[in-house]
Amino acid sequence: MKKKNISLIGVPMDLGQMRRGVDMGPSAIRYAGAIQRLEQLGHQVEDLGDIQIDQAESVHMTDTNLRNLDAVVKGNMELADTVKEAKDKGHFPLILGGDHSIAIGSLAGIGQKYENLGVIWYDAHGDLNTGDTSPSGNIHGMPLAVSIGIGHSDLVNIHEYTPKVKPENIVIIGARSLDEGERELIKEKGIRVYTMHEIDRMGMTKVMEEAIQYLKENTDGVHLSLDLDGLDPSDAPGVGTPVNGGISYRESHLAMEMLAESDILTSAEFVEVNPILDEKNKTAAVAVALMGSLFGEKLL
Ligand code: 6HN
Ligand code: MN
Ligand code: MN
Ligand code: MN
Repeated sequence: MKKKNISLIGVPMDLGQMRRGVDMGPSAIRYAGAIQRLEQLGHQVEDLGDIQIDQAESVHMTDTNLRNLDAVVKGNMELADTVKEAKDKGHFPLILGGDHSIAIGSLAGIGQKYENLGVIWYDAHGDLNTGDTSPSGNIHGMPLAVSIGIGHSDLVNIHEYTPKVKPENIVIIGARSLDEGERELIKEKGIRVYTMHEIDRMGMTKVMEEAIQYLKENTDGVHLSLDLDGLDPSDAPGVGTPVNGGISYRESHLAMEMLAESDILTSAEFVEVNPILDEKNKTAAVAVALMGSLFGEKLL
């Protein structure tokens, strides 16, 4: 794969959900050796540090069923600016979460650089809720809906354009926990989803071949949004919303290697690593190992 100029951006966001500790995700991933791993592969890494996020104690629920709305909007606006600046320099933004609400800012920053941005949403969940459909009021369950232009206007209009992504340019991989409103939205918008059923049935090789070919033909850039809970909790226990029956460590490596071979990615994020819920930083180490494969590591 081509050597890249990577801009690393940490986002210690824990306001999109209720479990404490996910704000330490960026530190845990850096500590697990992310930068060294990427540099060893010959890439240039510029660490931009962390986006500033308000403390969880100082924010609260509004009457919109969107917990910590204003603080989530604020953090994501800053993230969008930083991501956009990295893209303007021609760099590859690599964003470390933080809960998945940060995809709102990532995609707001990236989306304006592409006519037809593609997104791979690697996740146990669809993250397609709105304040109206969400069972939890947690914004980390809403970023994909927001990015296709559905949801609270303060979230949808970050950087003053919408949608950030067209629904037909999205591929969800690993889904196994979808709420009713999310299922309806998937059908209504015709979003491509490879649930665990398809992964079992077709195998990860075929799933990734199809996904990569589809995105290659229909998009002009691809963002990978990898929620560690897409993996099975036995491989990635340090996440706030684990769901059994997930993608294995090996299947995930294969998926990353196939993405590296295709060289279609133009940005990526790794989210939902929560070191407090983890077993000796195992999940952060998995994230770094997957990054290795994603950025071109080979066994021979
Ligand atoms: N994530 N669908 C559930 C909700 O509360 O909306 C879970 C969302 C999980 C979000 O893991 O990024
Ligand atoms: Mn915090
Ligand atoms: Mn998610
Ligand atoms: Mn998830």
